[in-house]
Amino acid sequence: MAYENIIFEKKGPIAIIKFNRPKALNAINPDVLKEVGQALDEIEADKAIKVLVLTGEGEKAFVAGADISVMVNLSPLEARKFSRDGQDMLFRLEALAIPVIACVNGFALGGGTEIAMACDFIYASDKAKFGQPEINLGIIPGFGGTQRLARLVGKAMAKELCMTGVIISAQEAKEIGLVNKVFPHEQLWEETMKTADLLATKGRVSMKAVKRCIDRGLDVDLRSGCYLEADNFAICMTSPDGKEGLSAFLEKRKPEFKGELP
Ligand code: DAK
Repeated sequence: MAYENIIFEKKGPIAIIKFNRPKALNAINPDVLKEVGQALDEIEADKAIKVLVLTGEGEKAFVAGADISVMVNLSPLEARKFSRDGQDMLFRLEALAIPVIACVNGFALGGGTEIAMACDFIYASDKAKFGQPEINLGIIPGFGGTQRLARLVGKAMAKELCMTGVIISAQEAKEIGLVNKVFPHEQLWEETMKTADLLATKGRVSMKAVKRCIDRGLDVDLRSGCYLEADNFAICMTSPDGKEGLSAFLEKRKPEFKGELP
């Protein structure tokens, strides 16, 4: 299908979704949510895709938040639908079997920070800015921001960011544990693709297992999380990829992962 509000590309095993409303700093409206949903359908159906990268078109923004010009006219029921649709999209990103990197090339504010946090990790340009400035608009984060931010950076820092609405630099975001790595702006894409290429060489079954164990494990007590790990360990160990990886080591050759489960 044709996309207007995002650019959707596949480069070998790497899928790229670029938010594409640069004149509005890639602000998210219902059409963006719909198109991202369609791209995720395509990604899920294509087993050759092993990594997803999200980024923003243009020099200034990843995503400067939900589209304020749309939100201003929402009825209570429409606001709830918009919020739920956004939340559902982010749950889908987290539920994808493949790793998702947020390549934050500029402003990631409000919904932008929320989208980035639903990715597996964040690489940022040294020009990137993060924040939950919704309080300045008399509202609160609506795409899971209060929840994911507190889980990522802790309760007090999440409260400070959501209560003050201040915008922080990429370096500050790294210091509080929101961002994994900060790169000079012009190197961000190359460095992101290097990591995407590396991730694409790994086994699909074990990649999905790591993602599930860490995401789901954080929602439960330590012992339950470790049981979850044991189950996933058993699945990986006895999967064709597990057998291939272990045999390849013993035979001193590179593994060839097929990503299948028996
Ligand atoms: N929405 C719509 N348009 C936006 C926008 C946004 N979030 N951010 C920027 N734009 C537009 C500007 O209006 C401007 O349009 P024109 O005037 O050229 O037509 C264009 O993008 C360029 O922006 P600026 O001229 O303002 O550029 P500057 O470099 O001067 O400033 C800025 C950049 C990012 C600091 C500034 O644009 C800004 O403060 N933007 C708003 C950032 C913000 O507050 N983001 C949070 C949005 S609230 C919920 C669901 C979701 C959410 C909440 C509830 N439910 C339904 C319950 C999430 C909320 C948010 O994300």
